Amino acid sequence: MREPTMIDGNSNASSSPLPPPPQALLERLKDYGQEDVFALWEELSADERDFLVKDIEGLDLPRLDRIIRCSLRSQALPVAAIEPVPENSVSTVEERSMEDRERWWKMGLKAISGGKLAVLLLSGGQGTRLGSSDPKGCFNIGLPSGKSLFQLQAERILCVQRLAAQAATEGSGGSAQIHWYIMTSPFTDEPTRKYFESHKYFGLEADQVRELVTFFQQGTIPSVSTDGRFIMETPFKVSKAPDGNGGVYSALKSSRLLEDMASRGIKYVDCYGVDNALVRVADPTFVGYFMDKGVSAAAKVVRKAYPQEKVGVFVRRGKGGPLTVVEYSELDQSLASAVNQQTGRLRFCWSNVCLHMFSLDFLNQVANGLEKDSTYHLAEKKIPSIHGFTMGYKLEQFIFDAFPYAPSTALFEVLREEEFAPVKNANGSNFDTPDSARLLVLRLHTRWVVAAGGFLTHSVPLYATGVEVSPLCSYAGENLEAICRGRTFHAPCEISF
Ligand code: UD2
Repeated sequence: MREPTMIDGNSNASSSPLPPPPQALLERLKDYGQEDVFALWEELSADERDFLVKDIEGLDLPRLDRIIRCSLRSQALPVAAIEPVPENSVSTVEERSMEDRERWWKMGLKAISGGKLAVLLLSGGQGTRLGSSDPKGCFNIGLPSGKSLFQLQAERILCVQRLAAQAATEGSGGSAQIHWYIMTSPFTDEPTRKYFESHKYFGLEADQVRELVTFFQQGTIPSVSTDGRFIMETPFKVSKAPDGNGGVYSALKSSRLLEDMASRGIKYVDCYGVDNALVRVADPTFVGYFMDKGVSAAAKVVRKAYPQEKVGVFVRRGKGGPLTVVEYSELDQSLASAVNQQTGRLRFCWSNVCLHMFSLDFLNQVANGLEKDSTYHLAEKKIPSIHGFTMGYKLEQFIFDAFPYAPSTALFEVLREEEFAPVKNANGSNFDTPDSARLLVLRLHTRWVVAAGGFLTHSVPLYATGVEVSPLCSYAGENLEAICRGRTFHAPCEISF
């Protein structure tokens, strides 16, 4: 819907008096205490009035009223109801044998070669903290290759497809195609599609692309004042924001992509956040672990680095209750800092890093159970409005809100230096910046090169450059001997085929 341009001066340019707001719509708005959206009606031009009426008619007022009421009165989980995750629901790195890893890796590659895995990218967030107006996936963290997060992720998918196809030719054979579903929001959709088109989908053959990549949009929801009234962004437009990465479930349902996945024979969905430079997209080991455990939902976790780290933590809701995540913005500080006297570690130490795996059956269960859940998280923000910046709430659902509905959940510890390099804040901030992420990538790849018998003429000092390994060459440090053994590498360089 194109916004009308505000007409300067007396925006009501017509001579004859303009009609009042549609009475029935006004009455419905009054039923929900939202009649203020028409407060500036007299000052609007005919086009602006049309735009405003269409904007309001596009809102599901009963559903929004239910969500706003539920969310404004909902309380955080009481501290007493929050228990640490039982240790037996976490597969830790130290207890994992080489045989386990090998077995899971092979199981995962077999499932992938059978076309059973899809990848679901959460990419609707706005990169405000990063200081960029582009979608975060377009961001270049300054690696020698200059590759963006989207390109690194696309090439990791290509690498896994190649590994799965190789494994398959030694076994039963298969297509080893991984379908990539990319969720955008109205803020990121057009620039994301354009970016993929202008980069020819990063090596995914054009004729396959219609087969391999599906973009879809998440929903938006009005931002509200602290007493629950719609905030007006302009005199004729309600302020709206993406409905959180938990909006993925309703977006998959409304875009009928769960049926699309079923029609492709997909059984497992690897779901991740775009802003992690080390994300192991379509990780065969994680797929194999998920299958081996026979669970409906799983998450990779890392040990929390310090109490105030901006990550959610996995907790159990009461004794014997389901696993869920308490987001960093909602975690009581006393719990964040609580220490387990036996282990000397943080009581709540298993951090959510937005790396999830779901069975398609479970995604269908969540998508069909959505009506029940009207409680959204409230993010208190300064929101641009017709009254200038006003304190209000953005309403969001979180992807991990679904975990309590999972019949079974498993947590899979990974090492943060191998799989978690968040890109959240602009360079110069204290943590989770493009510089810190680049350093993590280059340090990991340096270890890979040395382990494969290579030599380097530098160490990786802070904020400098280094030796990068292309994802097309190696997924997790494997198959580098032939390229690296006995060779010396000089920074900056990218090791590729
Ligand atoms: C996320 C996790 C947090 C921790 C942290 C680690 C959630 C809700 N929180 O916090 O627990 O794992 O990352 O880095 O997952 N997104 C959408 N649509 C939206 C909002 C976000 O697709 O409406 C995507 C966004 O593009 C990104 C991911 O979700 O890929 C997480 O983004 P975020 O900035 O909302 O979450 P953050 O970093 O505060």
